Amino acid sequence: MGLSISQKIISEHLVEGRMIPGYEIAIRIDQTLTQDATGTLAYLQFEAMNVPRVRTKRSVSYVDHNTLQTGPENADDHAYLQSIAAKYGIYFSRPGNGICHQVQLERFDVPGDTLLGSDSHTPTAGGLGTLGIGAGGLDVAAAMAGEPFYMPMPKICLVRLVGKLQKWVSAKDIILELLRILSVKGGVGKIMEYGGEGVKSLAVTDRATIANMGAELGATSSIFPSDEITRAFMLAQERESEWREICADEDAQYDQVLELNLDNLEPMIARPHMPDNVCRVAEVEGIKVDQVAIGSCTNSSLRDLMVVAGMLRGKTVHPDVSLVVSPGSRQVLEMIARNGALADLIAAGARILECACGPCIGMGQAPKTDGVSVRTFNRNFEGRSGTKSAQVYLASPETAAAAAIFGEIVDPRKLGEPPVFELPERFVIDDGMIIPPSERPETVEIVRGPNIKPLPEAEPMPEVLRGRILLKVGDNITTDHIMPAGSKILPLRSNIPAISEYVFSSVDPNFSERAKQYGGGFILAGENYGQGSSREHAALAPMYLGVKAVVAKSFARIHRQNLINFGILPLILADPADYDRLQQLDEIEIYDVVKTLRERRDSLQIVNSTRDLIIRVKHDLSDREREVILAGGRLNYIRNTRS
Ligand code: MIC
Ligand code: SF4
Repeated sequence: MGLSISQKIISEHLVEGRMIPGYEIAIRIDQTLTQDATGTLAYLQFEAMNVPRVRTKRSVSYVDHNTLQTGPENADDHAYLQSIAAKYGIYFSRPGNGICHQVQLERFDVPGDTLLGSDSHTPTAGGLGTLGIGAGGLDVAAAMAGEPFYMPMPKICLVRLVGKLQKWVSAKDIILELLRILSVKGGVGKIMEYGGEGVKSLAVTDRATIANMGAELGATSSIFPSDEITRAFMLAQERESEWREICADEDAQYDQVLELNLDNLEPMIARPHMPDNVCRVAEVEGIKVDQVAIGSCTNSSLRDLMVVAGMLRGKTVHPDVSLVVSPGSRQVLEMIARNGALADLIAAGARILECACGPCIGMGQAPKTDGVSVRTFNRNFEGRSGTKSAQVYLASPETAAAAAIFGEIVDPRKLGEPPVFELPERFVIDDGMIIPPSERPETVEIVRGPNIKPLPEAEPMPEVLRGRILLKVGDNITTDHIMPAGSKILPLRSNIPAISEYVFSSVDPNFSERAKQYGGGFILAGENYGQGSSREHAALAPMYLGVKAVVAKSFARIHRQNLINFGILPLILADPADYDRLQQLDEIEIYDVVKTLRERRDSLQIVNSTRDLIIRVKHDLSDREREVILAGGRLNYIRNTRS
């Protein structure tokens, strides 16, 4: 039987398990990436593993999230990250060098490699045929220490692209259409693998846009073939020697096949407040726009900015619109500076930001009260922009630039001929802002600013879990709900006691106080709990507040793993209807937890003494995960198994 691209890469890296969907496998990790907002914790955990040097082929530490330095915290963290990188054999991409996923694509991804990143958009690498997977910092730290990465073998879903994109329609519209069809849960447990004729008309950065937002489908990863287009991109990046062809076999078998006809695709847009709330741009035309933001790891490549600059050339941004542009990398910024496109953007009135995540994660440029913001980003969760009442739409660079010109949402197809962009034969290559690791690591002192607090430690699992349901929430709760980001909270990422004050603050400002008052307890949730980012703070900070278990209808992959990594039991309601029988502040007990896990049984009972009810819950922990939970998290587990 033939193999898909994903199966080929997984089988080349398989360390344990069989490639049967749903069964746990372990794969060897070639490359890792971290970014500053998750990296400090990842490296604190790496340090705790006592490994003298990373054991991966290549590991890179990026600074791109916490670049707004309103106090010393972020700069302290950057200094820590730089010293850790030098000492432990990690490349360090300095602040200003660009967004991790964009730089990784330009300078480091290799077709056929596995890449584990402490950021949920690590699958962006799939644009180049790399199997990129997002994970919590602890899993990435373990990979740097040479441990394999564990996950359930994903199903492989082929998305066959047929036809060709029409004028003014681009890669972002493809992934928005998929989100419309499949929803934010549609990719859970799957790798989205792209094939068909339509792939040939997509450049590597277009493919990366699509792979990037596979994260919004909840997919484990997304991947494109590595073909002549990939080769041309790598040649232009002076990395052709690292190219190899990887295509699916003709007779490859898939668990699911979807077909999308690009000929009929129109410009699409995601309305507030979910990336799957998608409709045709034509349906929302005329909505007044206050802000347009171009950038993020989804749409800030050279191609994207050239198209925007081409559309704005000789025009002025609408007087009611603030246009902000954050280029994806220094390479992109330097190239548009040299070819004149930056001047076109400046002349049109764009506000140029540094090459970083910026507004995407609420690091500045929060829209005005009730403001409408059209963004080329990947997430429009309520409040993520920094303004709770803002209405954030997600669209292609073409649709966003049209909104900047007209001050309202406009179908860009009305604008005549689109600008043409040709891939340059050579990109500007200058890795001067990527610092290689020290050749004399013994001389490097780790710089630990006062913002970096020791990691709280988890306790081994007790036999009885007892406490109150501290919070009842609905479906699709994101990690932005659990552990908000933004310019005020992000600088506290290295300080768990401080950041824990903000757990669920946008949902219920009294949460952390209540958790402390009751000495911890439980969270009750609906479907897809913890979707979105990989931030392990969304598990670690609740753990710090004494959260012992989360009872939900279902969990998102990365967050479920993070809960396990920090010793919080993810429990699934055996009957989803029981969700309605449990209420916030109910007092509950779960008995025989250790016994049940040791006896490898999967069913537990919640005794609800407030309502005199017994409710059945189950867990779906693998044998290894069971041991991790019993040990009180993965760090304890690694320490126990090594000693
Ligand atoms: C995001 O887009 O939400 C982030 C910020 O990049 C996160 C990581 C983080 O919270 O630091 C992600 O996607 O994993
Ligand atoms: Fe940065 Fe936004 Fe991409 Fe997350 S989604 S890595 S915050 S640009």
